[in-house]
Amino acid sequence: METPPRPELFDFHGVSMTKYFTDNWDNVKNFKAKADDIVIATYPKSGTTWVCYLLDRLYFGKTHPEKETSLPLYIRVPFLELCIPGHPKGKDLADELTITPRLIKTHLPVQLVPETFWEHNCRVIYVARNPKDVAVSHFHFCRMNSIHPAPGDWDGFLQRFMDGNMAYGPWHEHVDGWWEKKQTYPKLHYIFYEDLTENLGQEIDKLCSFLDLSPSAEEKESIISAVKFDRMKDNKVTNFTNAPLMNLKLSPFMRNGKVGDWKSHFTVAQSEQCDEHYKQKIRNPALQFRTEV
Ligand code: PPS
Repeated sequence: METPPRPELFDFHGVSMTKYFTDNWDNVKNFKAKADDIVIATYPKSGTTWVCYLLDRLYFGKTHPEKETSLPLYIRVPFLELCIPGHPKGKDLADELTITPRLIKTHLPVQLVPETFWEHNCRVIYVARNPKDVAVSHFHFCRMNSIHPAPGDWDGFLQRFMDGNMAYGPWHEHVDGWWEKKQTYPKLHYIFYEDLTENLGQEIDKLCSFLDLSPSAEEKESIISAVKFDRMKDNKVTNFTNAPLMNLKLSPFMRNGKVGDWKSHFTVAQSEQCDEHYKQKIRNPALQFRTEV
């Protein structure tokens, strides 16, 4: 399969996007949700795969164990707006799901999410991660994944990240927009990557309470073990082995999985500039990010 060219960024309804996330827009916009669909929404590189797998284990760990060895997570939890030539479209994969609930991943900013999910009052889980680790993770992801523009060098990439010259626009607008939505939409559960790292068991309890699930202590332990970074890195269901357009030799998808890896990339000046930038940009003071745990 030929690798499609690196895409250009362009303005899409006020958000910087690329064609691989917008080419199927009419169909995405007209997607038909079901009331029990669960949406996992994130800015890229914020812990999407982690939470998708956690949900997959919570819902289907007992009933579909055979799938564990076969179907990759990116098929089981379709990426709604993804549209790459020669590959199944995320929207079609979502339509084809026969499981209940359907787990659906998106990176869309809140204002672009198809209305159907709100109309059906679907549960939504938003995962947010501190901007410094997101920037580093995204930098390495763009090196190895040609559905994003080429990252260039780290300094230039960080500047573009802070300027919001990335697919899905500025990080701060994304996390802010979803935070604001949470204030009026009770079926939105907002999670922080740093909290997952610090106390996964407690975060699973909160998630289960939001989802009205009550796994046994044994199930919970088995899920905690299955979603550990090292286990997911070794698991071909979750590590994106054979995923289209990713060159895992350049950088693995399951790369580092830590809070604070930004320290190995940022200079002191970059760190201070970044802190100051987001102090100014984040609208809601209640929305706070930890860059270490
Ligand atoms: S994507 O491509 O936007 O869907 O990427 P996403 O899954 O949101 O984020 C990838 C980063 O999440 C890390 N990750 C984990 N961290 C801790 N524990 C577990 N189990 C886990 N699974 C994925 C992954 O390593 C990426 O972060 P970095 O910092 O690059 O390692």
